[in-house]
Amino acid sequence: MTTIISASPIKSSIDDFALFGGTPMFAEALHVGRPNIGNRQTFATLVDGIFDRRWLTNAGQCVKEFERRLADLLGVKHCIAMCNATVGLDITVRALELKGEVIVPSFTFIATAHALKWQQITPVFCDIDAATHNIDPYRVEEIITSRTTGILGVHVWGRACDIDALGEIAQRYKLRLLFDAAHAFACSYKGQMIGGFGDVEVFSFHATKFFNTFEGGAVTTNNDELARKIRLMKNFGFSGYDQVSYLGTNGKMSEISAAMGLTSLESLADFIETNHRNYQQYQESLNGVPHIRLVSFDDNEKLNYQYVVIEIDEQVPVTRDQLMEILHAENVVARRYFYPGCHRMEPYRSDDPNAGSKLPITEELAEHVLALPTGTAVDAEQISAICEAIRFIIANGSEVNERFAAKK
Ligand code: T4K
Repeated sequence: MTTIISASPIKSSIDDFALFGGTPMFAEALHVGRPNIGNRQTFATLVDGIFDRRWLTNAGQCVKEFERRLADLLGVKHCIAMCNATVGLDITVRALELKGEVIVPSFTFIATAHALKWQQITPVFCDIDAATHNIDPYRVEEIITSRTTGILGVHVWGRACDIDALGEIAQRYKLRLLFDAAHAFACSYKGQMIGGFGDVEVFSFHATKFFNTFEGGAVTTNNDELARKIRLMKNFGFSGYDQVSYLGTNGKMSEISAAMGLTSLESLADFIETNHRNYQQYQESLNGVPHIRLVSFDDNEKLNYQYVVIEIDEQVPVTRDQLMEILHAENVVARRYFYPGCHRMEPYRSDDPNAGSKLPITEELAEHVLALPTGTAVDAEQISAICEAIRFIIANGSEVNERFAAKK
């Protein structure tokens, strides 16, 4: 007879969990990326203006205002709004004239690697730092070859890469340095807002980001020439009514997205405050739960706290995937970002089936991380229930594991 360690007022036995026959904790799904919605009246007024002006896209008033406000906020000379971050990365990679190989982490959303491959560039995957989850500058230097033209860092979870170290390496090897800042809107590095580092930085304002424009993104840079080029390239390369100067594409942000962006900007401080409060609650509630580490941040920096990520260590009998399965059955749609790592997805897996042997920390981490629901759609009571459930599952890890074995 095994002893059940009860830690939850909601779940007092393993049978109470939905996966094992109980009732789900939540009637509706709690998501990691539930969009934050700002003031609906502000948005409606902006949309009225768009209709009145009959100007729906192509550098309209809302887009111009949005770009100006972002540049001010980030303290950067140029901000170019985009239809999404992936196209922003595609255009940036072209504008920088990258070719051959570019060094990039595998522990990122697949779009980062695709932006390179889409341009016939080989993403050379670099391992990460176990503590920060960001690209490891020491490993970067080891994989530079004569074909390397750039380094593409990702500010994972909104924590800035080791920008100084990467900048020093880029300078020494005469490489371009760009950042996928999809997670890092409104975050800082050594007190300076992310947006002006490297040659270029690219933000995502996808619906699932804490600050959204439905779909959208922005490219920011202090380089005048590069900004001019990127601005033209996102509009097919047009430099006049009948004149095209570059191979371009359609990367434009629409007015409706910019209106959402201006609406989201009005609530930016509230969104961050909510994320921070949620993060602190997760921190307190998971404190002391063995085998679980909440990814932590440097509170001296500006942070958006949009991702609440736990790492589950090897010592616990219940695996990350089992924990996720139990939570999903409870209607807690926790996500294992960025499993299994870009190098294990196509076309990269076929390109280099053995890439994993060079990425031990990425491989390890991808098996142990879990992102939990946060944002304005999640309340304190729900977070408390999620944490209690996690505490219970971990405390009864061996029994939970046995139940999984019995289910097979
Ligand atoms: N670089 C990095 C490092 C990134 O993380 C991303 C995007 C990019 C580049 C590319 O940026 P964009 O080109 O997208 O601007 C989601 C997002 O789709 C993706 O934008 C994001 N990263 C990634 C981390 O997460 P999925 O495949 O997990 O999306 P999905 O549809 O499963 O949505 C996530 C959760 O959010 C679900 O549980 C459902 C919920 N959800 C989603 C949407 C769209 C809602 O509740 N409402 C919604 O409107 O990729």
